[in-house]
Amino acid sequence: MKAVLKDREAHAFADLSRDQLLAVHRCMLLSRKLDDKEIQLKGQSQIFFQISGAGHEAVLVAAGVTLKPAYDWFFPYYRDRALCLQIGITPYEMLLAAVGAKDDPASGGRQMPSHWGHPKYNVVSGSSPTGTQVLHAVGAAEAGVIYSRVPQIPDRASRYHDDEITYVSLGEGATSEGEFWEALNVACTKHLPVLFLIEDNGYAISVPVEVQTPGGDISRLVRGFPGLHVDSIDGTDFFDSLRAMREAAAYVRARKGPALVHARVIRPYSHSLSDDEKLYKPTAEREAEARRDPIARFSEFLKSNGVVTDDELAAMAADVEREVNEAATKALAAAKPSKSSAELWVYSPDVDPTSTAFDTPARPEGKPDTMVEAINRTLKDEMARDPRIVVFGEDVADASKREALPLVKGKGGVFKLTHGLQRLYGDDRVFNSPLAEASIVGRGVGMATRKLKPVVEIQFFDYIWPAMMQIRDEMTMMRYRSGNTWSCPMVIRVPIGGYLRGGGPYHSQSGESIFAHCPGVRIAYPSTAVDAAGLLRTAIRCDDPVLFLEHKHLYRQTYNKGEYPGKDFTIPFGRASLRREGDHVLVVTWGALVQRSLLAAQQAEKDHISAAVLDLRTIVPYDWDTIASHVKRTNRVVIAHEDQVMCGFGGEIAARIAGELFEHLDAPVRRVGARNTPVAYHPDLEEAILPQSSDILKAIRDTARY
Ligand SMILES: Cc1ncc(C[n+]2csc(CCOP(=O)(O)OP(=O)(O)O)c2C)c(N)n1
Repeated sequence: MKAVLKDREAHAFADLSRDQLLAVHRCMLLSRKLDDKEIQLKGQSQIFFQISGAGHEAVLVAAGVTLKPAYDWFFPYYRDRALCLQIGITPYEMLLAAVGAKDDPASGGRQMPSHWGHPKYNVVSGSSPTGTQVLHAVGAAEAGVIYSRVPQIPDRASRYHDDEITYVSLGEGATSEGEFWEALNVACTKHLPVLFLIEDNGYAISVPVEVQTPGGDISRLVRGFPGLHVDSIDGTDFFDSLRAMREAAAYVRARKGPALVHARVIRPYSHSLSDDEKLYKPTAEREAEARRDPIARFSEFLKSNGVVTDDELAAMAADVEREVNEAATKALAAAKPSKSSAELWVYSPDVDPTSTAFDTPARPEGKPDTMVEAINRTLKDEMARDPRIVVFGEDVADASKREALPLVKGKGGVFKLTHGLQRLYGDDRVFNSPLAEASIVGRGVGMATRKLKPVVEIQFFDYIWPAMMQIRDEMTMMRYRSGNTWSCPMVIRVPIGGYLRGGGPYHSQSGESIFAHCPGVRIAYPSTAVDAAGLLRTAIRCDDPVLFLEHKHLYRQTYNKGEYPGKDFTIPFGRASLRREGDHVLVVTWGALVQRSLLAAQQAEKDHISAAVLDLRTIVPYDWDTIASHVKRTNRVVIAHEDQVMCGFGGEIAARIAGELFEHLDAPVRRVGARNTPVAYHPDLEEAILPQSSDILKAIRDTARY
């Protein structure tokens, strides 16, 4: 062991025992052999996808031995096989994912292999978009901080550790995603305990790092972030990696701020099995990479320092091979998910927001108030009831500067929906976010995976689009893709819609049908103050992500005011409200078109046409049974919504009526909605574009007279 001591002097952190050194080597080897096995199985069509962690093993084992499973939080990249092995995920479990087995702990056969997830070790389910996970990690780190600061949360002691770390990794290519910069922004602004590992293998599929990053060196770019510990290392050198990970982890555990380790690694196996790197990487470059292979380097170190002999290494390799083969045989024989389970886990199996449990009586309190008041009071009451609720978004706080708070009335949202919440519940639970919508939703996802209840605001529906990736690929899919082991129930409140006389193309948008196309999210769209209170409470108390659409034009109308229905008033989702009785024509509608439909129905009465008006109240789920029962009665139906007719949600309802109720129809289903243009600024243009009462009246008349 003398030689080991000699090299230990060269490696300041080589304080590992022989057994530990061998364990490091074994873990790297196991990772590589698992990749090799999967590649073989893919060649035999026994698995359906493979992406390897080859070349990244040294820095990942170093991360694994530094971090604490089931204590720290993990958001690993798809290259992180060696880290996941090191923290406890077994080869068998990994191969269960590869074969898509029913009992694969990462996803139950729903997500590709190497998209890690394991509740036992705090490894949160990973998706495929490069970069989204970075915001989840920030949210998860924030959750730990919130648990530490909000003593009212009853079970908080079991939910965080004072010195916990949230680990997140990504490739150098993924650092080009805006979400990476949004995440760094928040992590540094809030001094969050996040450890970013950038695994820089020089290529994002075929795109070299110098095309990706100015100067080809991401750590150089991020050194200016205040409070960020930055280290740049050779990630194929285990000892350099261990030193860097230990220093970074110590910095984060000591709550000095976030840390970023930039590790240069290699990628010897092409991007994935669908890629052939020989197409863009010259032979000399590939040979130079091979000389830096972390496993070869480490075994060379072990041998040259007399830690192991060639025979011992060969025996270890054989043992690893045996372990991998046994795990593969077992995984190949494992039960596959049944076809009948395909629809499981889109929504929570535990809480059904359509159930009668959410059908509670209103206990009206005081004089009628606007929808703004109703929502504000509901938020206040729910936050008092559940200390896990956190509210954040752009301008939602009363005043971010604490010293200003006693001196001012407070902002509380551009529409005042969150006014007074910060004053009541403090700035750990109510705070402004940077102007970055993906960050708002992505952080919410991370917090919700740790069982906080984010109720976030996107300031205008027109600006929800930067968050679309987080909504569509993360928030709505987390439960499904993880086989119900992870979920992110949260509420996104969004002011929506037009009729503002001057709102223009970017303050008037509708588009609920776009989100209705995303399985996993519920969509509420109230038209009255009382419904807003009841539906928002259901949204908050249910176990699914909810998009809560608040029509700006309805916020302060008099016709939809109502008495606050009390602290426990909930309305089940999927239950429409008949706003007006009628026998000849049914108008199915929601949002701002409810009032316009009522006015149209009143006018139609003059022509002796009796039109019923049904307010859906929720779009997902929508109340098909009630629609059907009225269509069977009136045999004539108009669907009226503010969104464009083209691909509007009315198209879905019309198709279903045509498909399932054809025999009951005495007239074609008519749709009323906006023209297929953006909403223009001049009020005359706006009026021409958005559907008016007169349009609905015409549709009612045409349908009645058909
Ligand atoms: C948002 C998004 N865009 C594109 C892709 C397709 N894609 C998958 S991996 C990848 C390259 C990622 O490169 P890098 O982050 O450097 O990681 P590496 O694969 O090199 O480890 C691309 C473009 C994706 N998964 N997600």
